Amino acid sequence: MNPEHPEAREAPADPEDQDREPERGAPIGRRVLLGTLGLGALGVVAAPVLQRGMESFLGAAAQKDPTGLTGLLPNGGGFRYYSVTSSVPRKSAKNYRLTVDGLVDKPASYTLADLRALPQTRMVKDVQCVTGWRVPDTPFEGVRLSELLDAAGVRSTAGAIRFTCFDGAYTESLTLEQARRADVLVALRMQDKDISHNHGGPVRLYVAPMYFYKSAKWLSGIEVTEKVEPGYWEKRGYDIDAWVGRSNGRDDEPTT
Ligand SMILES: Nc1nc2c(c(=O)[nH]1)N[C@H]1C(S)=C(S)[C@@H](COP(=O)(O)O)O[C@H]1N2
Ligand SMILES: [Mo]
Repeated sequence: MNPEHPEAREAPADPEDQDREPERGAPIGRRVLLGTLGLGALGVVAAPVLQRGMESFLGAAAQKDPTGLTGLLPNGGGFRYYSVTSSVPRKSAKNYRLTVDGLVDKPASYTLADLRALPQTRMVKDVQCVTGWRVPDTPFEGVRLSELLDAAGVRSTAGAIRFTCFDGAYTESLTLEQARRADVLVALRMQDKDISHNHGGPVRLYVAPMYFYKSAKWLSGIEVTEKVEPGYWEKRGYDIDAWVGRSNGRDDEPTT
């Protein structure tokens, strides 16, 4: 651990404290031991189930496990499931809405069908979490955020975006310049499948060049603001400009 890294300076995790990524602060030895024991049991229970069932099982288990031990279990892709809330409502094509408002001339509300009807961009890059795990070559696909911003008519006083989520708690931010990059997507698909509930479906943000905390799950709002308002983790010490390899005191290989 890099002592310059904000996470490294934090006190050990209080199991009651939901305000941290699941694996942060727990003593390594204990986590690995319990994770391994859990894996043995899981192998017996979960071996016959399909990948989809496995994912929902792990997602459900992770949500009931404030210690984050389930984050260490393999899930067929190397991802860990994160949520800062203990439960998240499910949204489908019937009730999902994405609003674009704030400093725009034409506020909008998109259904999933609306988003699917717009031009889609697919890209394949590594995913890097600020806590260290990395997943290589992960396809994401969706609508460029710049396309939605252009459609909304961003006013000249605008300088940033505030993203909100239908978990009711998580937020993220980007400068307008960052938001207009071609590798920032309002993603509808991940790993060439519709984004699952646990991965933030039906719609999540995907910010390819930045640490994965920027990629807000369960995206419900894009608010154009004057200045950057730090997001959920940014208020708790993560860097606002979250370039992989050039922030948070880390030197990971860039993802773009
Ligand atoms: N709404 C919401 N989005 C979120 C988070 C979260 O807790 N809630 N965690 C972030 C972090 S720290 C990471 S590493 C990724 C994890 O994505 P995954 O659960 O699909 O692996 O989601 C990011 N987006
Ligand atoms: Mo993360």
